[in-house]
Amino acid sequence: MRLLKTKAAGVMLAAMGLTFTLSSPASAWTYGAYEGGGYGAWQQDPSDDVKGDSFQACDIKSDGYAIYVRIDIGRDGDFDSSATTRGNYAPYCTPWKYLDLAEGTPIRMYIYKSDADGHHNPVWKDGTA
Ligand SMILES: [Ca+2]
Ligand SMILES: [Ca+2]
Repeated sequence: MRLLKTKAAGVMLAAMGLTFTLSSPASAWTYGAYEGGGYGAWQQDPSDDVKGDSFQACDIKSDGYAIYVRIDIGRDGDFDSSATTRGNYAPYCTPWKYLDLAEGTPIRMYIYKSDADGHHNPVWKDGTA
């Protein structure tokens, strides 16, 4: 009986989560680079002219660092796509880069501070397609 109750509660929570997802217009987020200066943005669902499963890199500070964003589709350690603000004066966002992913695909976004020496101080955030 106890097991049955637990299972029922779980199903109810799942149903509530589904309702929330459906009533939410678009799931989008940004994640700041190490010590600021820019961020990566993830657009899970279509919004206006931005397709779902898109990302971009934004540099918001003239601090000698560009913002470099890499996406690991499937979180398997292999990087699949990237965008960089390098060569552009802040504030600058790259065009949205579109990934055609199956719904629910896990992704991990890495955001780096980038200069002539390479890419530094990665931070990351997990998302879903
Ligand atoms: Ca910068
Ligand atoms: Ca991957």
